[in-house]
Amino acid sequence: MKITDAKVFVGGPAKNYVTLKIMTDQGVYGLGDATLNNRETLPAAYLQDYLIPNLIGMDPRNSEDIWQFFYRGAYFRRGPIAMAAFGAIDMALWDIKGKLANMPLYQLFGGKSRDGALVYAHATGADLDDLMDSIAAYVALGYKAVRVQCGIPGMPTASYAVPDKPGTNNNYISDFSGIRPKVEIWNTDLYMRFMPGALAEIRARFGPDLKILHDVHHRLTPREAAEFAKAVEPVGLYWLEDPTPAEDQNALRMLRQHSTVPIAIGEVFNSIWDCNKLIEQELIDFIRVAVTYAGGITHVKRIVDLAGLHNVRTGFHGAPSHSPISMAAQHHLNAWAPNFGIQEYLVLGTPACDALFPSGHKMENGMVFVSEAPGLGVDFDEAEASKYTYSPGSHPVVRLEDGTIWDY
Ligand code: KDG
Ligand code: MG
Repeated sequence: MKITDAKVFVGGPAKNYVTLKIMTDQGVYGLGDATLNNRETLPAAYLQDYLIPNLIGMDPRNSEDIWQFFYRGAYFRRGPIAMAAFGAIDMALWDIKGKLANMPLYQLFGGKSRDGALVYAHATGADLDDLMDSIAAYVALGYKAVRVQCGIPGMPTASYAVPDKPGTNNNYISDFSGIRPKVEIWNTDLYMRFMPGALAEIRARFGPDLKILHDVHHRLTPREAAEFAKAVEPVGLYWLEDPTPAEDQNALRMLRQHSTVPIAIGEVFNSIWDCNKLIEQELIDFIRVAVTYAGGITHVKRIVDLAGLHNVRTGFHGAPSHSPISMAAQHHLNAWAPNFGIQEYLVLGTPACDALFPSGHKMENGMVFVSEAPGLGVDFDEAEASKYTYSPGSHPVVRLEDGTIWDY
């Protein structure tokens, strides 16, 4: 069996999805997602200029060897661009494998460990009242877990707190007016003063059963993160995400010594080498990698297995930048993983998105039920894709009030 061709598409409804389609001499094709938010053209170019010419003629069933060939063969290893490109190939090869076996992918991993996978939504508000309404709207839809982000009084609204209601297919993380980023101002003191009380009010209003998650977006120092974690301990958070910049792994040690709040980190990691120490030293509770920019199913499965040895559960990244293709890959991993925790799940299901990526995966009452279709269980409509083009976008950058660059 041979790979005969592969194509890359960049674009989508209010997103620049990077979609890979790998064709074979047996008529079976596979789909992959290489969307690297706001840098989408880079994995696309890596695929087009180097990886696809090498893929043609290879046996698509040898997904492990192909992964090793590209990863080790690159010599300059890792990095989000390369790992997103390898990830898309890997997803597409697993899709082909599942279709050849006539089985949904989770069966090839070892079958189902659960009936449905718990997900969390993003509730956001410009202020606490607005946030309460957003949470209430998700609870009314049956969500059992919500990430809560709130505008901070006295601080210009942070990008992650742009008002979001179910069904809006929120695009808060990209500004499509060009590649020059908008600037946001951050003030740690205001955040530290306001947010613990806001979280306590949310707990009081929604009761003990709602799983409440909060994302600090890498903005605290280790000492501040420890202070914050202690302050929010009575709230009983499901997790505190990215309390400190992700590169400084020792930062989490101080937090651990001062608090038992569960810690989730890893959405910016792209290999097992970015998180093996955190996992082995049991400094985290949830690992947040995504199949998209952590090398696909083959590599993320290794991370999941390592995490399982250390009681670290999964909480894969699922921001709206991921296309339904990588989300499908994660739905299959979530159905199988013995150490599954939760899945971030944004409202992808707009009619335009469903038309571009027809899928059999279902979300009901805050749980995802995996498709029984062979392979990934998601398709890609090329006629629909021809309606979209790439539009350059950017994440904001964050500065302190004196102009110092801070973490987004
Ligand atoms: O591209 C950046 C986004 O993926 C990120 O801002 C979203 O922090 C995020 C999250 O937890 O989904
Ligand atoms: Mg996050």
